[in-house]
Amino acid sequence: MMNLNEQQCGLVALVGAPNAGKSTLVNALVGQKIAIVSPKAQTTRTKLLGVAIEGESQLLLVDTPGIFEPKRRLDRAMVQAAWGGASGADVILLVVDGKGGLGPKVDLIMEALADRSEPKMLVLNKVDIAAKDRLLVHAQKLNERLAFEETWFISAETGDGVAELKAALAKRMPKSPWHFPEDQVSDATDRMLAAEITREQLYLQLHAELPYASAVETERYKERDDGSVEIHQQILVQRPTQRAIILGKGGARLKEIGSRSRTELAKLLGQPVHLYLHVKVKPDWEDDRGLYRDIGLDWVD
Ligand SMILES: Nc1nc2c(ncn2[C@@H]2O[C@H](COP(=O)(O)OP(=O)(O)OP(=O)(O)O)[C@@H](O)[C@H]2O)c(=O)[nH]1
Ligand SMILES: [Mg+2]
Repeated sequence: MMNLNEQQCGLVALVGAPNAGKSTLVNALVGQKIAIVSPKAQTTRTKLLGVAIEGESQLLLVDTPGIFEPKRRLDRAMVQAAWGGASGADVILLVVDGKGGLGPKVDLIMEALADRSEPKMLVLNKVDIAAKDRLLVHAQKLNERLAFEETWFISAETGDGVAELKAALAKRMPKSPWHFPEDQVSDATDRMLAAEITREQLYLQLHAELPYASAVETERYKERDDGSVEIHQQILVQRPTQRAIILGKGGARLKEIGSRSRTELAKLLGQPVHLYLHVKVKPDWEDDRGLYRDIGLDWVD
């Protein structure tokens, strides 16, 4: 039994522009997939807690939606959730895509970070595909504008530098008993995870604005006596044309979405999954308070 007096535990918030690799990094730090990832911007819609352990230290990693200039109500709720997730953190990690330019998105976040009192660290991600000189220029420019306590160069995808970063974070955590049992990896319920995994397929398989026009709700989640689980989900879209695209010819697209989501879920849950998907047109889902609550977002006026 470990000595409770030795335990450390604290909050590490990851913020950054959409697509910087925050969710990929949270998964890498936790050591398994808890957050969905896609090449499309604005994949993460709400804050999600990943739990990682390093020696005596438990890291509570807050994955947040990418921060950008919000336009729709949903955007505003997402950006609000992102900054809310950073509030009171023991350290804020600014994750920057080392391959992309710095640009207005990073500027916006740097300005907001300057006013915050939490300790900050800079993480330049995607070193596997970014040019070294470019990474160094980014790091220098950002450090001139804000006093980051540490600067890291990593690849969340290949794992390069991730173990070292994890150890450094673990050391910084305050003395405190652990908040979660040793085997808990996230604060999401299996129901929420199931909805996210299907939403990930929408991001991976659909083009243009479709992923942004859709949401997924788990309506029924039932453990069967045979050890499998039965999951019923609704994919909400705004227009009948969008529904037609998601269904595809003879329902082929929806079948593919369902089949990949089911395979992924069975792997993550460690049990057979029966997945039933239903596509529903709901023009105003973005104005449905209940849905915001379900996906863990606060309603913004
Ligand atoms: N080559 C490379 N790709 C990466 C790395 N980290 C993330 N990616 C890719 O970058 C894309 C975005 O990754 P996400 O983890 O979804 O990014 P995010 O910051 O969570 O994005 P939002 O949730 O939209 O804010 C995905 O296609 C990832 O596979 C990396 O270190 N190297
Ligand atoms: Mg994300």
